[in-house]
Amino acid sequence: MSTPEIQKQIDDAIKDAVKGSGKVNVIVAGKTGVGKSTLINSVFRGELAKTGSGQPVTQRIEEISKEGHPIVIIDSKGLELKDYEKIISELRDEITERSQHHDENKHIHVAWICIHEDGRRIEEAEQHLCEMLKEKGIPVIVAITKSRSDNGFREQVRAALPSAKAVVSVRAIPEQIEDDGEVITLKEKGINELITETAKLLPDAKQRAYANALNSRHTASTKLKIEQAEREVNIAATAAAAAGATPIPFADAALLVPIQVGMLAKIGITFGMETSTTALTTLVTSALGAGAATLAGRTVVTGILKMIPGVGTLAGGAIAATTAAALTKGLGAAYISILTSFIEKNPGKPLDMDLITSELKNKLSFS
Ligand SMILES: Nc1nc2c(ncn2[C@@H]2O[C@H](COP(=O)(O)OP(=O)(O)O)[C@@H](O)[C@H]2O)c(=O)[nH]1
Ligand SMILES: [Mg+2]
Repeated sequence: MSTPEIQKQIDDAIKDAVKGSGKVNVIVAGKTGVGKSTLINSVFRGELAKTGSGQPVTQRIEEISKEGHPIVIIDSKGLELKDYEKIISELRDEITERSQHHDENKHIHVAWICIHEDGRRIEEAEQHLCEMLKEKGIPVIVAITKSRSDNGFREQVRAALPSAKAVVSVRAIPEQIEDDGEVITLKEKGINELITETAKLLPDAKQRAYANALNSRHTASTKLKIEQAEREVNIAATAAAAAGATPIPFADAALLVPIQVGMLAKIGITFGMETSTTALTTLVTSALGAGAATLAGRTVVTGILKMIPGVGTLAGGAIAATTAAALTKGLGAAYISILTSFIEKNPGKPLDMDLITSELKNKLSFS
């Protein structure tokens, strides 16, 4: 393969990884002040719902989205008002219009209905909304917000909104209460459960985008990111094994490059990289060497071979299916461990791609 050919394959692999991740569209509805924006900012990375970032869609609905971020929030305001039916019908129209779109990235995938625990009331508005979403086939999670003590409210919600797939009590920000002069801090709660329950309702094809969007400060986010990244590695290893079914002459190891580049890009996306082609191209090419010319050579292969005990001795021969798979798995595992240790040390922080890239380079012991 010539250098321009390999460069094109690398570019295509990265574009596929970005485009293939798609968008996840979430309806978040509830009365004003129940804590919708706070919840969105806790669950997702990048202060998604910081005031003012929304674009009005209709009078009562706004769309919150951010460049390089795969989550789109459909936020509604005024569910507490007498004419709440107007919001429900605007939401219904929005769901219908989106569901008719040929592009699956427009569809609504899940809805959160937020109910304030303090009020201990389930309104007609919330019941009607839940029914409408059920009719439209949108799975619903009810988040009981600003939760302090449940006192049976969760059961009451379950009974009143039986079509909800899950009811989760959450506290999106810590709170201090005073009791007889003693200050007690109530920590955040329920966010991990909300993250996990939402993941269960999303199709497989959306799991990479969802993992990307999650704020790494929650343990459930880390878990989902690692699980998804491991799936990406297994898929790539299977593809590499297929490529190596006819043993690949060592000099042609570049055949594996697009598979491994795609895998690295997908793992990077899973862990929260901005989903932009340019950012990922920089990551991949600088991690794997100076660019297509180096990738075409033996550098990548020998670098990875060194990580796999016993395989290094194969040098000079051909790469067979098992070696191709092992190389790919080795590279994937190395990258996952670097990213995992970064987010565990820097929970909630954006990925420092320079640092991560240089750690990957070190691990692959390129000279
Ligand atoms: N104590 C406490 N306050 C919260 C919690 N979630 C939100 N808030 C506060 O409730 C107010 C309204 O929250 P906001 O997210 O803007 O509500 P929205 O109108 O539904 O988007 C803000 O002052 C938040 O800081 C929570 O879990 N506990
Ligand atoms: Mg809000």
